[in-house]
Amino acid sequence: MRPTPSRSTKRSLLSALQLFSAAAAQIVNHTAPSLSFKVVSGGNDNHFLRDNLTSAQLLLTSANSTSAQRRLVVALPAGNSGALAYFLPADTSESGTLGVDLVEGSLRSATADYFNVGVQAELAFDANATLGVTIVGAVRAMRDYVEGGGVMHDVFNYTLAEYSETSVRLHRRWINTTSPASADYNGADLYLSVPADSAARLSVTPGSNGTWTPPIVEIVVPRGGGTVTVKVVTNETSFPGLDTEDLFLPEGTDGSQALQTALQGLASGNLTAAQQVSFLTYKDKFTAGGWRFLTYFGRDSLIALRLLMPTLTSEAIEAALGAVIERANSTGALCHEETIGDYASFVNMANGHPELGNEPYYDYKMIDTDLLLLPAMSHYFLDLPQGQGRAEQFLAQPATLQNGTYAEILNRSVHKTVFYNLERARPFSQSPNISNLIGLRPGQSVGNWRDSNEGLGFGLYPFDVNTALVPASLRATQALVEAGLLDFTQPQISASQIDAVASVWETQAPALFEVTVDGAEAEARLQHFVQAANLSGALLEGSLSLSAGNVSFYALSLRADGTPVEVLNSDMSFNLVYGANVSRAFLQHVVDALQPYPRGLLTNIGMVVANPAYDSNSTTIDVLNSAAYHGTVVWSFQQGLMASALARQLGFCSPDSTTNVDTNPAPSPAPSWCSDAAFVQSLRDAQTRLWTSIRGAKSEIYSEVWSYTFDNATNAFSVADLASLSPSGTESDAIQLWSYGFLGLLDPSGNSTRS
Ligand SMILES: *[C@@H]1O[C@H](CO)[C@@H](O)[C@H](O)[C@H]1NC(C)=O
Ligand SMILES: *[C@@H]1O[C@H](CO)[C@@H](O)[C@H](O)[C@H]1NC(C)=O
Ligand SMILES: *[C@@H]1O[C@H](CO)[C@@H](O)[C@H](O)[C@H]1NC(C)=O
Ligand SMILES: *[C@@H]1O[C@H](CO)[C@@H](O)[C@H](O)[C@H]1NC(C)=O
Ligand SMILES: *[C@@H]1O[C@H](CO)[C@@H](O)[C@H](O)[C@H]1NC(C)=O
Ligand SMILES: *[C@@H]1O[C@H](CO)[C@@H](O)[C@H](O)[C@H]1NC(C)=O
Ligand SMILES: *[C@@H]1O[C@H](CO)[C@@H](O)[C@H](O)[C@H]1NC(C)=O
Ligand SMILES: *[C@@H]1O[C@H](CO)[C@@H](O)[C@H](O)[C@H]1NC(C)=O
Ligand SMILES: *[C@@H]1O[C@H](CO)[C@@H](O)[C@H](O)[C@H]1NC(C)=O
Ligand SMILES: *[C@@H]1O[C@H](CO)[C@@H](O)[C@H](O)[C@H]1NC(C)=O
Ligand SMILES: *[C@@H]1O[C@H](CO)[C@@H](O)[C@H](O)[C@H]1NC(C)=O
Ligand SMILES: CC(=O)N[C@H]1CO[C@H](CO)[C@@H](O)[C@@H]1O
Repeated sequence: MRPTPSRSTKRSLLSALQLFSAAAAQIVNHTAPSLSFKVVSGGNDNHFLRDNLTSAQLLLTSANSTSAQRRLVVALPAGNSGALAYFLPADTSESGTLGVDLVEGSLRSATADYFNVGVQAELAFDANATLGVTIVGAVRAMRDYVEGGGVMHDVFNYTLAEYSETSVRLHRRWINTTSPASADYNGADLYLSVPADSAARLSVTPGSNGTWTPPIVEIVVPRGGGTVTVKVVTNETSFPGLDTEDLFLPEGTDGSQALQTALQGLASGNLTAAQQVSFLTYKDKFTAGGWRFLTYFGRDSLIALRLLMPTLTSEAIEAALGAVIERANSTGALCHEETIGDYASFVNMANGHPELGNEPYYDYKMIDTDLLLLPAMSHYFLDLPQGQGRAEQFLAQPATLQNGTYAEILNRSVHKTVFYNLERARPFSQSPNISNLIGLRPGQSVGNWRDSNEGLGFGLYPFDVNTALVPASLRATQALVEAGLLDFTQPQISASQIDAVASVWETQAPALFEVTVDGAEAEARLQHFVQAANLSGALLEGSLSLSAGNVSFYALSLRADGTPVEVLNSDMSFNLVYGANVSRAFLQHVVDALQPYPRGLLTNIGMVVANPAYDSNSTTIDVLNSAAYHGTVVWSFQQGLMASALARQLGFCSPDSTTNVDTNPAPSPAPSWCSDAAFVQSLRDAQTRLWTSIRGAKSEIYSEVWSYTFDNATNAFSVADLASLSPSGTESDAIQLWSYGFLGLLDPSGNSTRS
């Protein structure tokens, strides 16, 4: 039965009518979706849709999952909102099973009462089911539950708004609605309803304790099953996406043969991967990945941009750069993550600022994001054809999220960044010791892409920030100043000053991270590691093992006391992609790291990002194991960066217009190691091994992260999804913006990794 509307509901209906003319303008006709595709990954079927009304990802546990429960996730980038629901078999005995499948072709955009928009789909149930834990509203609240060991906050509770035998509406009223009367349409809803041709029925028993206790919702289907329509809508309007032809340069754009090859299928959207990037990109920001990160992330935007940039239009590149500049804070730091919608209310309240309501919360805690913008701008405006002559117009653009033009905001940031780097870098340039390196911000356990104290092996000074990104940002600033695109009159900073400081960082910082383990000790640690990690000694022998003898590599980070975290890792790619003057000794470490795991980083299913085999502290083996988010696992963007890294450095010796998609002007004179043919060949061999490793998990390369299982009989690794191994349930996104960096790269062997 449907309860009679309460007084407040009537009042809100009235105001809804009054608002009709304003709201109607937001509602457009259904049209053919501009994007519609499916990705199966990590035990889930992910369906994506974008049209004039909405943008949505709908995830459902794959049919062949062995889990008894079925999970539904709907994520709408508009407002970063949606719903999470678990369906449990009504038969709770051991033998109880449940199948829930999306009816082919039923996913479409949807409107609902109160002018809300979103998506709907029909789900076929093969058994009676009960609705389990359900969260309606903020995707961040959904993530807290999934990744936070079941954390829920009652401030996000939904209410049972209406119900009958054939429909139920679970309403999430935003913490901060514009007025009490608008509470019913400022929010999100999950509707379950029974289509006319379905014999399914809903049995709903309201909770006994106000909004606290969830209602019992049973889905009752006859033998043979029945379908139920699920609809998730929100009051947030969709925002305009970048279609593939807005995003990518057209085929036939002037450029190298490599660029011509790379552009095939992108602008037309014929390549599914091109549509996937399009789903993640919008006219006012790039989002990081779906379903967990369908919102702005500075680091993800800028690293993805660096790899994809040669294939992108000016409009797309400037959208991504603009989004970063728009979110700079008033002292010039750059935003890591934006929190919008209902979760912003929650964060503002937690920070003691409830008066801010749902104003976006921008987070500035990372130390790498600040350093990535200028290298991206320098590459665009100075190296790439798309950026030629664009700087003036771009910089004159007025920001929409804050006062000032991009130039004004940027000069603020650049000054700050330069001051930051000069102030913090100057002591190091005078006295290059560890305490003068750049550490995580006080009180923060995170600061770079490895995201957590575990990820950095509990270190304070990350390798990438200190050896690659600080000098890269200084060099980019220097280049932009020399080109007259940035003007430092206040305060006066000259290009030669910046050059002097950058040189010290380039020549001195890497050595502080160097770890050397003598040959016998390294062998002993490797033998211990293969036991501890349940691998096989065979991986250390024969064709699976290239080198022996003393082992040298760069630490993942340094601890506060200056001791290195002795974990072999993939972050050298940052130096090769972003750096100037990379030394031969440094490149030798890259060659050494690109050998088979566990001596190096390469497995037959990709390059792991961390390898604790050589660590004298064997506790690290557990901290960074194959179930850890930043452990012995494969992050696809790191493979892309490493591939780009080798292409760029080898291109400095002999530009290869058939495989180098990116334009990277060679230093003059060319690096001295270029004349050592044997050394160059060793780099080429490392490049070949890397791509062979990448091709081993070709079908995964656009996803975020994956782990492995190891077969002792064949000594081979197979792809394993992280969620099934991770104790905290950390799962991988099926589509991840920076993993599409592969679209800006070509495998030099001529094999294609594209799909
Ligand atoms: C919506 O589409 C219908 C037919 O599909 C058409 O009659 C109607 O005029 C359209 N409305 C708008 C606002 O475009
Ligand atoms: C809706 O999308 C189509 C492309 O699918 C586009 O041609 C059309 O102009 C859009 N309509 C509106 C009202 O935005
Ligand atoms: C389900 O099927 C997919 C693709 O066919 C496969 O990769 C996966 O291992 C299967 N999962 C289970 C649990 O059987
Ligand atoms: C949705 O509701 C919230 C809270 O009242 C409001 O801030 C936001 O502007 C609304 N969105 C739209 C598109 O009206
Ligand atoms: C009933 O709800 C209140 C909050 O409204 C909560 O504190 C209490 O624990 C709930 N009681 C039960 C039995 O769930
Ligand atoms: C679901 O339960 C109803 C009665 O409670 C029963 O008649 C029906 O057969 C059950 N459906 C299935 C698929 O077992
Ligand atoms: C895209 O694919 C279609 C169908 O395969 C083909 O007809 C069309 O020429 C392709 N377009 C481009 C630009 O490659
Ligand atoms: C947002 O909601 C919280 C909790 O109800 C309240 O304390 C705060 O005043 C509201 N903020 C605004 C701007 O309305
Ligand atoms: C901007 O962010 C930086 C880095 O977190 C911080 O030090 C600074 O105080 C912030 N500025 C403002 C005005 O909040
Ligand atoms: C923008 O400028 C106006 C007028 O000077 C001022 O009132 C407002 O607070 C400024 N907004 C921000 C975000 O600084
Ligand atoms: C070894 O590492 C763990 C964490 O990874 C740390 O807690 C422990 O103190 C370290 N032991 C030594 C002897 O450094
Ligand atoms: C209806 C609903 O969402 N109830 C939840 C309210 O919050 C508490 C505490 O997080 C949960 O236990 C309830 O399930």
